[in-house]
Amino acid sequence: MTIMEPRKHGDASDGTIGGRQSRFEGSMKVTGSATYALEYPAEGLAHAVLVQSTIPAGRVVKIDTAMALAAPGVLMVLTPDDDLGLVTATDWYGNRPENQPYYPLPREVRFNGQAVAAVVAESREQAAEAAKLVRVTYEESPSIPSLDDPNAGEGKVMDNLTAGWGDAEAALAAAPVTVEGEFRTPREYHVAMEPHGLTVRWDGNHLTVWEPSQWSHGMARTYSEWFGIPFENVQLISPFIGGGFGSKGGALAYGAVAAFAARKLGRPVKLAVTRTQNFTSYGGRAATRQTIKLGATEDGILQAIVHRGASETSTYADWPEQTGAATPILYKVENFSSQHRVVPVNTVTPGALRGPGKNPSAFGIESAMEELAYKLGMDPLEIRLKNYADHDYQSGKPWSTRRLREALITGAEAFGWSRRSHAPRSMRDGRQLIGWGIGCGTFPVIRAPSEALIRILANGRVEVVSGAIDMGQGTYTILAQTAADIFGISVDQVDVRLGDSRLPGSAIAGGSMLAGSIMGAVHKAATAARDELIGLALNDANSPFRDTGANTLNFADGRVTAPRGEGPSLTLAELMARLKRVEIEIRRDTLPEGASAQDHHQAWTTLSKVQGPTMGEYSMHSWCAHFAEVRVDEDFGTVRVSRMVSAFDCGRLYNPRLVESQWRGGIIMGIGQALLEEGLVDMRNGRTVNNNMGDYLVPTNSDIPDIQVISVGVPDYNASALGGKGVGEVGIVGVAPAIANAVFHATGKRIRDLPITLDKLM
Ligand code: MCN
Ligand code: MOS
Repeated sequence: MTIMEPRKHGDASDGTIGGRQSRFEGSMKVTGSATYALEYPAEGLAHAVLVQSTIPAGRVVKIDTAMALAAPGVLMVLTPDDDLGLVTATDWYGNRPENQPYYPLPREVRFNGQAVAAVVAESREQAAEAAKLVRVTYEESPSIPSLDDPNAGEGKVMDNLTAGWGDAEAALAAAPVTVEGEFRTPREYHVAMEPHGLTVRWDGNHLTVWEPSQWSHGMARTYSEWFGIPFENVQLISPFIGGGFGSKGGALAYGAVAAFAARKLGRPVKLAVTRTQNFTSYGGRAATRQTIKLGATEDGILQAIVHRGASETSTYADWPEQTGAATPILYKVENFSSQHRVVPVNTVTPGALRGPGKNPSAFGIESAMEELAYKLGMDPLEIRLKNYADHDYQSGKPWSTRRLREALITGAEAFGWSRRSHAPRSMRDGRQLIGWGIGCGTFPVIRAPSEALIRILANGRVEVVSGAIDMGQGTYTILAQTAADIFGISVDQVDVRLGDSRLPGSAIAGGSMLAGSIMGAVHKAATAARDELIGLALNDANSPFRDTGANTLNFADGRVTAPRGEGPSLTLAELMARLKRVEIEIRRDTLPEGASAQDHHQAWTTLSKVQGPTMGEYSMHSWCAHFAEVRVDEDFGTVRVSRMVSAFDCGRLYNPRLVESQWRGGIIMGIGQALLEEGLVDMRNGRTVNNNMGDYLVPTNSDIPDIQVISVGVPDYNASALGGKGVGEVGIVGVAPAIANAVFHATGKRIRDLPITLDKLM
């Protein structure tokens, strides 16, 4: 599959690892030639529409479907009265309860907006109309709409998120200078451009699912387990995704409903989750609260950090948004204590949203550090450099690479930090108060095995094949560059096929782990395929290279040659023809030698083989330092971000153009988080009030200033085979505190509660 006519930038090095090739699928997406999950034509398609609960907690006692069933075109109504006969699937980590039934339309209502019924009809309009006619009678029970409810309580301590060393309380009590603050972040949503939904079709006992996915194999496994069919019988297809940001990693209840309906009706079914239903069909970022106490010497040396945090979760599952995720590793501190609680409320279980944990955590610690700097009369840059962590105090391990100091210094220089005047409200431009602030960010290097297949074809083209996902990060492009690099060909000679659970297994496009993982597998497979070709070329009776006496071959500029340049110079196609080969196919994975078939299946369909940042000799993370300039209107309190400079250490960059775009994307989301984003809950009924893109505000072009991004990283070969660290998430981390700190500098008002809206500044 060729995904598009490659664009030329006039630079041959664009097509090598490290080149600035544009995204291959980008133009397909913006011109409408990329097919999304809801656009697959299927013969005899029926349409499903969800009915969601209108109460926050209780039970469905009666559900009257008569009117809906009598409506034109209606084929079926599914309710909690129907036994769908499904079985609970494996969790993320590979654990599965035995024979536990699974109810995607449960009778118990645990949050407002939970799916309680579905209507299937000949057309989407008919299904949507009939869905309004489903009459649900509830027995309502008391509910906790949000963390702000006085009855929400303290929640429960997550023992695995409790950390400490030294004697933090004693050191805090003894510290000459202390600051303390409570920091809050609201419920936030992914609002990916492409809403959720799927098209499903059964062919006998085989299920095809067209669904946007960050993890083709993991989601296929879930479908196979729900329906009790072999993994091989499911094909999940997801070549193009309009953004996921963490929301498309797992199969969701509505997917089970659609697949059940399709089987029962013997027809393909399409279920489009409406934008509003997207707000409750899966969880966004949980609201958080955290208290941070810092103790320091008079000259600004940190003595103690005491951190206590909490995040909301649902009443039926624990999903911690770890407020203490960045706190222990940003600074050098000998006495540390952190604890995180989850507080059940009546919401859909929250989920991962770009930079989970690290993001609200950085808001706390990076705001608190500037508060400390101001209390001491110190420059916020200086206090950060002064407390620089020379190793990871939490794990005790050395950093693999940590160029955060370089990020701070280079970023400060590019921003012009030295021209800042320290006092709040000391910089202005007419009626606009100007403020500058810093926020550091971090995200762990997470590693996982992957698998890839390389084919060299008779026509000289090279195919890269993997079940990996490209939801916009650039997977297609960096893999084409890798193969082009190894075979010395141009990227337009490479075809990349991704996004299908029938293809070789891959790490999830999550946790910023995919690029490092799949690049390793593709590099390994492509190198092996090239070695095989070299072997044939040197030994095959038909080969013109046989008598050159060479023991290897060069691949460059689209030609294969012997090292000293004597003998033939052939294109891949010419060489394949001379060798009389139609195809060379090599499959490789990055699991340890001798891994079993079971290991392979587990590796691609669960997260059980994923390695955290300190599994090994080193502590491995990406790092960044953001410098923000804001302009606050003195009369109206409106905040504009007028300039951002951010410097990053993400190791080696496989494609700097795409990396810069990833960083900017993260920073833009961070600006939204700082100034706009907030899921508002109606405290009477637990409903998300602003459940649409008109009212849930995300930044538009006019909210976004010039963003300068700088790389200060060096290759880190502990982090990944090719030296890169994670890129996709670190950019959002630390942006909100940089802006909050800038707002303080501009106005003298410390806002500890996101988003920073004008009412909080007046
Ligand atoms: N890259 C690189 N060099 C590196 C690392 C990465 O050139 N050393 C570039 C590549 O273009 C690669 C991209 O950065 O495709 C992201 O790589 P990586 O950091 O490994 O992240 P993943 O591929 O695992 O992608 C997931 C990550 C996450 S977890 C979220 S959330 C997120 C993000 O990517 N969601 C996104 N970026 C997104 N970008 C878009 N357009 N849409 C989303 O939904
Ligand atoms: Mo990213 S939130 O890990 O998909």
